[in-house]
Amino acid sequence: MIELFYADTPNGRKISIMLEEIKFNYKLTEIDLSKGDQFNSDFRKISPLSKIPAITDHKNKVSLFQSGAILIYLAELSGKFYDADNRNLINQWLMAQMGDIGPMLGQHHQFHHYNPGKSKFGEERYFNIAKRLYKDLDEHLLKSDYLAGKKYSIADIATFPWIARHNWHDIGLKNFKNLSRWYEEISKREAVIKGYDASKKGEKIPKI
Ligand SMILES: N[C@@H](CCC(=O)N[C@@H](CS)C(=O)NCC(=O)O)C(=O)O
Repeated sequence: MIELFYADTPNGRKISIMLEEIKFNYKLTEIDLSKGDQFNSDFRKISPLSKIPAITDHKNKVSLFQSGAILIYLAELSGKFYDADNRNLINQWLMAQMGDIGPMLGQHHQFHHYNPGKSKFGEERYFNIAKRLYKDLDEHLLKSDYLAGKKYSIADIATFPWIARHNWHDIGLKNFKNLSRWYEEISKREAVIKGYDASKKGEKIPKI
């Protein structure tokens, strides 16, 4: 049984969606970030940077933090969404999510959504970076069904919950035809709908 240390954020949802996709039994342990649960000493033994998501695989006695590492672990354990003959491409797009797409959209959330008016420089910088990411992803998805080629993979699972914050981004997802096609298709997957609302608060995937 996998225990998922979770909050309703894009990084948390990557793992709840993956667990639903691979149909593993899991227990959700919610970490209330607003109350500072992430700094509890027991949690920090598993996640030394005090961040969700993290997992404990109680059967195999393995604990992991960092969503990319967790996705690779679950993909290898289940044999799903991480084809051996396509790992260079999947790793590349997974790292693009971990190193660029997530952190940059995360900064855009901070300046544009949570703290507008506090820093003109920060707002402009991350708005522009977010727009460029939408454009680049859209161009890529014109040539590719999914991020890493013809098949849905952990790279898509990692990226989807970030694009699901498109209302916060104010960039107009509908104007990006290929990114919208990718988003709508993934939005319809039963496991994605379930994993998006892992904490069962009735949260729906935002429509375009
Ligand atoms: N690179 C990390 C990022 C994780 C992350 O930033 N988690 C945030 C929530 S989305 C968090 O736990 N923040 C709490 C804090 O920093 O105090 C991953 O992909 O797992």
